[in-house]
Amino acid sequence: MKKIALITGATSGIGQACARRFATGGYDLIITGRNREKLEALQQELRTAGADVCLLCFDVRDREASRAAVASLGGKWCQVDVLINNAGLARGLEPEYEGNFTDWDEMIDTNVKGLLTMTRLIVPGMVQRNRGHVINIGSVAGDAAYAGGNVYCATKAAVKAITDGLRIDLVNTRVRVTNLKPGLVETNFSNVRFHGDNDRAAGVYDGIRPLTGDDIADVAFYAAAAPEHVQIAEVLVLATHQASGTVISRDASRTESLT
Ligand code: NDP
Ligand code: 8X3
Repeated sequence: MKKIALITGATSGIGQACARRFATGGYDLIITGRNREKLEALQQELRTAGADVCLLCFDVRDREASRAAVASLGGKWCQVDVLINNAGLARGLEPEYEGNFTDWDEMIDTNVKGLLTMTRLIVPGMVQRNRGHVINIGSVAGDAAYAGGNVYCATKAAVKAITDGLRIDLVNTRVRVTNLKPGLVETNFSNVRFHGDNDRAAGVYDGIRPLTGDDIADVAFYAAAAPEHVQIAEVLVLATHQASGTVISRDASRTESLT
């Protein structure tokens, strides 16, 4: 039987790339997200690529909807081998003392509480089967705060602590736990952060060749495909000209030469 991966936030960016990578890597997929139309288009595409695909449309901030969605899974779909907790976002880049309460709630409810909800719903089955892998999408932003990053950075620092805690709590099982921490990845992330200001979003990647969702999906797949005794506990993936959350060398002429 093919392995099954459940991916949150599969309608865009890193989540969508992971869905494609795991499908071509021989997995069947449970793709989840808030936009049914996008999920259906992806389902169609992945089926054409040979994967069996189940679709669940819900908001990870809605605990009851998340619970109902997972409870609706039947047959083989109950046996999730890989959970990729990817759904997440940043909102704003204001100084903390000028931050927006709604933005804060959205980040905390999605990046921290949504991730915890999905973990709580899926991991007991993994423990019961003594098999599985949880891949949490953290961030370089969780390693150190940067100007205006305050609450977003805090949510990703929380992802690190939550991931480490889960790994400790599962140490007597064969369930593996990974914190995958990307740096700059060009997705819809910055458009969402700047509330649809696409010019400002594009500026984030000025003069540097950023990572792509596919780059991160490759790393997630590598971690999942590692031999069972190998647990990729944490991995920081940066663009070549990014050294940390804040140290980035921007030179438009040079980025073109990277193949
Ligand atoms: P995108 O904006 O392209 O994708 C985010 C995905 O998460 C979308 O599918 C979005 O769905 C989904 N999502 C957001 N909120 C919810 C919610 N409440 N319930 C369900 N799904 C939700 O950004 P990325 O692909 O870049 O982001 C994916 C993850 O990677 C995030 O956790 C982000 O923090 C992390 N990350 C991103 C980096 C980057 O530079 N891009 C770097 C480091 C980490 P919808 O379309 O409905 O909003
Ligand atoms: C996303 C990377 O540096 O924009 O987590 O916060 S960063």
